[in-house]
Amino acid sequence: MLRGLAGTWAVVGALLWGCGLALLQGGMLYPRESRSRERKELDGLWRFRADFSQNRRQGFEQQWYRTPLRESGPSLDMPVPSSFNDVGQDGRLRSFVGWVWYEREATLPQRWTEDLGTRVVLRIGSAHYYAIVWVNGVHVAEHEGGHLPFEADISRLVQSGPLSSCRITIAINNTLSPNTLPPGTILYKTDTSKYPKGYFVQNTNFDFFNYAGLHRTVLLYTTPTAYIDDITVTTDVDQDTGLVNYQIVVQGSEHFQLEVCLLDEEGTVVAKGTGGRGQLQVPSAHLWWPYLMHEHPAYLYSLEVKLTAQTAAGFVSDFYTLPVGIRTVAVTQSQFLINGKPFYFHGVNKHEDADIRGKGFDWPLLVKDFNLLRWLGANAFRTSHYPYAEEVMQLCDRYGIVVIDESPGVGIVLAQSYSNVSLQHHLEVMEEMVRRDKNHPSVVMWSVANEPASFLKPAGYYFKTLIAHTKALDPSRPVTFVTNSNYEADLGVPYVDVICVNSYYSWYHDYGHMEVIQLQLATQFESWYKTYQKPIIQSEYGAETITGFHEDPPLMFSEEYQKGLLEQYHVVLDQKRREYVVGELIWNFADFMTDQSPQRPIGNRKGIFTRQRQPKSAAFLLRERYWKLANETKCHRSAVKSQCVGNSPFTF
Ligand code: BDP
Repeated sequence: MLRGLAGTWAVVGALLWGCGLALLQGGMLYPRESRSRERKELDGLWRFRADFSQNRRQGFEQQWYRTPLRESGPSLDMPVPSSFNDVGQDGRLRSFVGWVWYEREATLPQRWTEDLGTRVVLRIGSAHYYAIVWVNGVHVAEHEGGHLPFEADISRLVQSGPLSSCRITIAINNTLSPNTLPPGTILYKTDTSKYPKGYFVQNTNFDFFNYAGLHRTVLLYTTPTAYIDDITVTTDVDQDTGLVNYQIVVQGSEHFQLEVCLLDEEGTVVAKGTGGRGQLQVPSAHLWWPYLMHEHPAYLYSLEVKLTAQTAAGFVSDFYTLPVGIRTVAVTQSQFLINGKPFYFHGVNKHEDADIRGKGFDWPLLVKDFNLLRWLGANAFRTSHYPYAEEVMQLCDRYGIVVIDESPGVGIVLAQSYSNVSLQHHLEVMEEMVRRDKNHPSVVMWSVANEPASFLKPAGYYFKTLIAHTKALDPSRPVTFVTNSNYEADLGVPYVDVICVNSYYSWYHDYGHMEVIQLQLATQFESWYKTYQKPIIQSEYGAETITGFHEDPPLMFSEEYQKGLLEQYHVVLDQKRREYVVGELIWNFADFMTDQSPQRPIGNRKGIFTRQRQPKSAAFLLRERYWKLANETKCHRSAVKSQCVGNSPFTF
């Protein structure tokens, strides 16, 4: 695909969105305050109970949602957001599989309960894995999948009588099946000479702990009853004019007017439009550039949308402001282009993972991680292996960190996980993910899966359908999945735009023998490229390292071995990045928790930072490399020198 195609994608994208290709009802705009919208976070302590009954269904049998949780039995204090697993002292909770119950009262401002022109929405940022929600004992929502938000309009419930508070109950089940994403299996151990009656374990084929609970903010927000439900923006560039295509969906009224206004970072209006769809033209546009690629990276405009609508109660207005970055993305046979210039991904794979809170969202941790990324000179990461919190994506937009946005399609290795049921769910997850993240300039590619058994027969149809669907949902971005299959056997790679390959030479194969890495890695790249002539990203490589272990000559698990292994990879990456390799993402940014196993000494230790975010020796090695790469990129790869950075700010 050539440069021009980015423009074509953008135009076709706008058209397809207009055709309503997506099957999902409603938008999922991030809840922002505005003149017409309020928000009330419900983070803090919730009441909590795990259902330890044999069939895990006591909560439903006794209808725990009907009355306050304290009335149906003992409960614990549970922080939100947080995983429930690591905050307690009860080992049974850490590995609990089944239903857990969360509950809290929310105090409602009087206007919310009395003004019938106000719409009150309950939004759950992430409930892993399956969730059922009641408000004052009334069922309001159900959702499958632990990494994407869902909502319920609870206006009628809270406006139906004299109320000053409401009781929110959320039951969450972390059981994974071959058809969930990620998949898992429950194994009943029936040998009563070894296991007690009814004993079971949950098995997964992915390498991170299946933390569960309310992982992200739960909040209430308001809109008027006629409201801006969704906004879709795609951008293009013509000479030096930025083109911003927008499409707006309104709910709650058939008779309305829309005004849009694009403001630059100084707050000056640079373009205006009216109506539900259109194109704004921005002469001499500031483009959204990745970190270290430009002296003013991550330029964000603000798209202010104003709705004026007629409702039964009269005219109402709704206001929503969306950050917009103007940039193009395109893929050629050997390059990944951002704004028409070759982009080399030098970055990391991450996890949402930390001590005590597990996968619970945490601002200090997030800001620390972004500070470390920028210290490292990383310009990109992959959301391995599920969509991250929306606030993470917002910071990527703000700092210019490029994202490969990955679905929770990790561990698809069983034949059953290729069934139609699985595929249907996977298609829906892609819809939810694209709906949530489509407007982030930092997101430059979708990854539909990680390391599936893509050599199995049904994988061809599965990935063909999944990738085609994702492209139909969003024709403005390339699509990939991450493979570790053999290049001759992989049935999914024919459908990707960029080949993402994971390999662990001299770690899982030929362990201890770093001398074979260069040959094996060169063979890997050549084989893939000769077969497909598509750009390649080394999407994972790394070595397990216990911080403070030192061995020279290097031995496995020592800091010296991790550095040595990385250096061997870098020799080949330096050759191939001059040809068709367009990126390298280390596995992993930080150590993270996994299931217990003899190979995992309290988690996976392939981080270049510890779980507490302290650097291992390899972090300094990568830092030197990434800054060097950044300097090369800005000097040699820029087509338009005037838009490129000088040497000084980023010289290492
Ligand atoms: C890769 C997986 C990743 C693992 C890593 C490892 O994609 O999730 O954590 O291997 O083994 O195969 O460290």
